[in-house]
Amino acid sequence: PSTDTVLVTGCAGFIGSHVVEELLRSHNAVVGVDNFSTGRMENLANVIEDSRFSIQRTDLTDTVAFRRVLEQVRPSAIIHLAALVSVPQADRDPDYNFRINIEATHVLAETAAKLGVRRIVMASSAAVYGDAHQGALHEDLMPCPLGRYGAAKLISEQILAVAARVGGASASCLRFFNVFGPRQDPSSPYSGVLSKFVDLGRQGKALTIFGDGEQTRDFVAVRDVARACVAAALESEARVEIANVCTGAEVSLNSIATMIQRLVPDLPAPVYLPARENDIKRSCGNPDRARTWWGFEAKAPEKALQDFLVGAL
Ligand code: UD2
Repeated sequence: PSTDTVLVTGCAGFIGSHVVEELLRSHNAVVGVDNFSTGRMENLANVIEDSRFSIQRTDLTDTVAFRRVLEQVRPSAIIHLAALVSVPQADRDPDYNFRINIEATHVLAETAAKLGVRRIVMASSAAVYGDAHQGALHEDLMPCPLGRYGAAKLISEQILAVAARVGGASASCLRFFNVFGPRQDPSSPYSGVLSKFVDLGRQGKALTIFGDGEQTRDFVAVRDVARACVAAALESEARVEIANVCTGAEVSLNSIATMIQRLVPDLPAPVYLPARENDIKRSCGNPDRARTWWGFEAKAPEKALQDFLVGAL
């Protein structure tokens, strides 16, 4: 590649916009790609005036157009975040899930190999583990996704790993746990729980908790996720990697509700509704691998959650 440009797919999304900011903090030229179906220009307000950043409005399911963008930009590294991000929607529309969450990865891997791209970082998900394991999830466990979303992420990991093995770009597949932070859209019924809680808290409405609220998640701040993506993209070692992006700690929904209740004392008590079907009771990742490889350490969740909630409410 002739440039030191990093290309970010899904640049206008919740995580993508933070990744662009983080890349520009480390002085890289960035080309963002987005179809603006769920991404929003407002998310890029902090970077839009930066001359090192430009945007290509392209849909990754238009494989001809997507290939052309890659050929024009000839990036040294790609951070691939564009995806159908709704787990239930992936099961409702398997064809679209296939095109965006699998086929686009294939096009990206093959084109990157032809262009000599050095490195690809892909957003994978804790969803690849499914619900079959006890205790902290580590990368050597047998993946067992429960639906098409997790399956597509697992297949994409394999597509990139094989491409790397046969001479393509080296690849990092980052398994994100429950990401939270500024710009997460609260508007869909399956939006991240933190974005919904903040939205309700700001309106003075009772939080809705599905089940008994004792379910736990490994909540990782979006700024930390962005740092992990950039560290993986810029590292020089050419290995194929799969690594969790998580804190290693579990936080229950009830304890988050308590934090919010303290910050908004007039808020009515939470309303408990029936648990979601197939809801995972406990989810917690083992963070050791990302720490060993990139020195990546996410902020402890209590502190990160408290900081976020104080700013957002
Ligand atoms: C997360 C990811 C998903 C996938 C999955 C893999 C998000 C937004 N989703 O799903 O993409 O990777 O992990 O396991 O990060 N809840 C409430 N009240 C609400 C909303 C949610 O109680 O108003 C509960 C929900 O039932 C669940 C927990 O909060 O127990 C977290 O829900 P979520 O939708 O934020 O994320 P999750 O873990 O289901």
